[in-house]
Amino acid sequence: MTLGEFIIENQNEFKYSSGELSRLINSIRLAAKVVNHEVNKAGLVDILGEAGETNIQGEDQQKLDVYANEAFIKTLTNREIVCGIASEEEDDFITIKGRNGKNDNKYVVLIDPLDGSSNIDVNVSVGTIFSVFRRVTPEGTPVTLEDFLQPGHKQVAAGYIIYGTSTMIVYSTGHGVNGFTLNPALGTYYLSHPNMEFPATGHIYSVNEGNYVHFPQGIKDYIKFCQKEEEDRPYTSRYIGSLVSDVHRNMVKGGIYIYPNTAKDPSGKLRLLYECNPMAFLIEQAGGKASDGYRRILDIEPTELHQRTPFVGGNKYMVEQAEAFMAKYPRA
Ligand code: P6P
Repeated sequence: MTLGEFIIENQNEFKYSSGELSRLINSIRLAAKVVNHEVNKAGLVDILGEAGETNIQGEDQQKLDVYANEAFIKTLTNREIVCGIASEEEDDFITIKGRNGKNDNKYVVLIDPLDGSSNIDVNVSVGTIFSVFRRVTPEGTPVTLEDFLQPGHKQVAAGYIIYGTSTMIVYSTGHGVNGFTLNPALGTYYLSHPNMEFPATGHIYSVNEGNYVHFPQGIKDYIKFCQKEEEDRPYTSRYIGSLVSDVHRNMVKGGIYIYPNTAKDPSGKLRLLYECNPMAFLIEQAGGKASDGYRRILDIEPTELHQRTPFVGGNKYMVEQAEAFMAKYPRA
């Protein structure tokens, strides 16, 4: 089954819409193909020219994350369903008026257009993360920050694109998680991972242990627990510095991803609105759990567009084990 056929077949699950979801996912599908094409060429930078320089055709070469940002904003703008976009690449949110010059579209999208982009230079997979809400301000009135600062449990859809050994779109509208793999020869996405769920057990922990000395004591204790020769442990450590790839692998094989607060990032490094909320939505839809070590990510009331949060996400029992270690100590 193709992504297009899947959307039509499941359109009625998206309780708000008469086709808006199709147009929204279709715009993401198109932008993903455009970005994928550029990401796959990145290795030819010497020929194509470094970002900020001109390539051999004399064209201005854009940084890929700027390029990805523009590609998603452009396709989302042209689909007449989104009234506002917030992006990691934009200081403030962008208002999008319909063709009639009004703000009468229903949805806002928050996006990390190219997460992990520093990995491109070393040919490691990167991703795009997106989160969709219905606006809370009246249709036809200007979009406000309130439309974006909604708790993650109000998301109507969320997903990621992973530009890896193959390009996949993985998304949910609240009825489970489905993964679609691009056939580059045809430019078509096919349902390759129906109803993705965490396996019953997980044996992978993903954390940048280089920051160990700065971790909260509870996380230090949990990491030692993962490494202890006992029961089904030691677990395997797998961390490639790309949130989408690390979470995707753990969702398929079972595991936990942790980015705690550190001395360098006292509130954690990951952004709540366009990294942690969408990933937490997907993780929960796949039967897992996502918290900041204490609180469910999807219950956090946002106060700023680019606010950060500590993040612990993966198999439910693994996250609860980590939270049990965190609970032994007062919250920093
Ligand atoms: P560190 C990429 O910059 C990112 O936002 C996530 O994709 C990734 O998991 C994390 O940061 C890596 O951060 O500090 O371990 O390099």
